Amino acid sequence: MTVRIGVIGPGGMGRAHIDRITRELTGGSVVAVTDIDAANAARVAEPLGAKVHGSGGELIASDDVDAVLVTSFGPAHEESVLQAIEAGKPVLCEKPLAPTADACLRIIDAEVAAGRKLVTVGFMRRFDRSYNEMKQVLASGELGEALIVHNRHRNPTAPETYTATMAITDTAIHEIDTMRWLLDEEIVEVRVDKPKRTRNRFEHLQDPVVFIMRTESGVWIDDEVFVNIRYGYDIQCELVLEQGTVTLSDQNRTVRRDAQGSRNAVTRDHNDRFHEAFNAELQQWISAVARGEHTGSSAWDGYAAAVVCDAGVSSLLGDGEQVPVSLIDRPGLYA
Ligand code: ISE
Repeated sequence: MTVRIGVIGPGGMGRAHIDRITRELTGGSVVAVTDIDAANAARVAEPLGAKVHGSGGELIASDDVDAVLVTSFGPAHEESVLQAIEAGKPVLCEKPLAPTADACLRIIDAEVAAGRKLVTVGFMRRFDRSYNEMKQVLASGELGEALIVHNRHRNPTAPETYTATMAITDTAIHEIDTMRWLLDEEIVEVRVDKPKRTRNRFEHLQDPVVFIMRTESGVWIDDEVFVNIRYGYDIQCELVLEQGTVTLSDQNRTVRRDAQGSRNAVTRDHNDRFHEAFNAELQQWISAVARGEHTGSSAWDGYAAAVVCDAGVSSLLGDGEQVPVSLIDRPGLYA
């Protein structure tokens, strides 16, 4: 069975997903597209022979669409995801599931009422080989328990529309989910520190920011988010255990050694750095949809990350105080 996919909001991320579905993955075909920019929808749809719909609701309701890929702007996700649940269609929604925990809760309520998991959230780092090796070392117990995790999330530049809040809801959300997944426990408090700002920032932007988080068992996590570092897209992570450390492999690139020294290229953006992880994530989703199953991160993961983001935003907009994080009881559907 070929899974017939409708894409809502094919901006940069959506087009990258369409490319991989069309050229690299198996079992899926993009048959429908919609975008608030109708000309963009037409441009994207034309080479695919896909149908252009006037709205997300119309695309989701179409009998030709088996499953929905939501890659629109974060605040638009909730409406599309709720419509997909209502139509009983599996939906892969890019992160954030929605920008606030309240919005994510409305999605959880709808899914619980529908009685089955239809929503997968695009937390692609769970598919990265290097993070998976780190998780295996932790699970093996060979180096003892996790104590500290140091993260760095660096982007070359951010557009002028990027706000300090997005440093949390759009950027740090990757580490928030990855830490929950890696450590297999919830984050219970967050604080946001504001270091000296780069002179390469826009006036409105506090850049960099540093998140300090703590988990239920007391693991201490830091996350430097610096979105105008100029030199490249650089994701680093060091897990400190009782008897050793595990560090994320550096960019998955070959190392060149010559008269200038020893170095590897730094990736340019998230598609470059996480290409394989995105492929694995999308392939797993398509294959699961074809089997009528749900795999991967759920609406619960989207909600749990959003609660931590809400706490981070409150610390950021306040005085950098420590903000507690508390989740609702986990519905049985997500046990
Ligand atoms: C973007 O939306 C991403 O998901 C990237 O991975 C992240 O590095 C960037 O800061 C976000 O804006």
